[in-house]
Amino acid sequence: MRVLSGIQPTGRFHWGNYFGAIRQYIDLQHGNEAYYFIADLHALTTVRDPKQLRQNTLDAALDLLALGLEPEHAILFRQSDVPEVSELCWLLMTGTPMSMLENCHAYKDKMQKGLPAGAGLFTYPVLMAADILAYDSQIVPVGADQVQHIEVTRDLAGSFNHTYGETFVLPKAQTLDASAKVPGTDGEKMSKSYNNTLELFEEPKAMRKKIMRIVTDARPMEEPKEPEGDHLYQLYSLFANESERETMAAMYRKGGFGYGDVKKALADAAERYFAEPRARREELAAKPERVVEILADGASRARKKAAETLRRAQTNCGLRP
Ligand code: AQP
Repeated sequence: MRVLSGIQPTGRFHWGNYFGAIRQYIDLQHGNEAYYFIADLHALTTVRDPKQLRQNTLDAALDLLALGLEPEHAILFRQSDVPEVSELCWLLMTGTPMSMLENCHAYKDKMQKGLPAGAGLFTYPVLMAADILAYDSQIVPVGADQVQHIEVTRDLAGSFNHTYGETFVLPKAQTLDASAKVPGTDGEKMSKSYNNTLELFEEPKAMRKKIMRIVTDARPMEEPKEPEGDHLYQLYSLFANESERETMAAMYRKGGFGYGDVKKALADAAERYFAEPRARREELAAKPERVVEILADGASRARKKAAETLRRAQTNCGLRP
């Protein structure tokens, strides 16, 4: 299968990014043709500081490699290194109904929260469609928040194919049930723009502090509690094996414990879980030239595939013979 996904360098990656998406990238790099990109063009809609964007992009590559992405198995590249995608985006844009974009939640949510929303954010699902279609992607591993955008991609591809003949492969979203929507420290979806994230490579001390501040209800210690639907339990479950999960769930149902105990167990588990990638990241960070090399190699392989697709689309819509 051809697998593709992208991740925005809009800040340091958090547990939601990892458990919703990156973990799937790593699993799917084996036995598939996998393309993963750092979505720097998308990030421009929020990051307006050039130095920051460069740093975020390098951090994103380091994080992905440290977490287990292997350049021998997966093509890792920067979105902006494949200009064919931006041209494909325009071809798709000419057939995109405004109403379709008005319904997309990324834009609607930001508007509802009173956050600034420009044309880049409004049209972002079309650029995302071009990202996906450029590589004839069949599977797109994502968190639940992105499923609607894959539907938009399928609609745009279907409509182009209907007008101009078979051009694009229709992709499918792939989400993981248990971590399709990882909650943040306030119980809402973990998201950089909601300021409720737990970062993957945060200093252990700072991470512990943030975990201890996770919002919980004020029920007394002795009261039995239902674990399902509790965001602290949900976060703990990301790191726990089945028997640890069951023990924790039984503790919730029995009552007589404090949320502080759960938070401590969560902090210990998270620290253990990310210890190895953290060490690998430090090693990689000492060789930034290796990262540049990996991205350049990924870009040239990705461009080759995207150029073929763009050519096919240009021919079918009448721009080229
Ligand atoms: N809370 C989450 N649970 C599960 N998956 C998540 N993803 C993001 N948050 C969660 C998945 O991570 C991948 C990369 O997402 P992105 O680059 O689009 O980042 P994002 O969705 O923009 O992440 P944020 O933190 O929510 O950023 P802002 O605040 O800038 O919008 C995607 O597959 C996404 O589903």
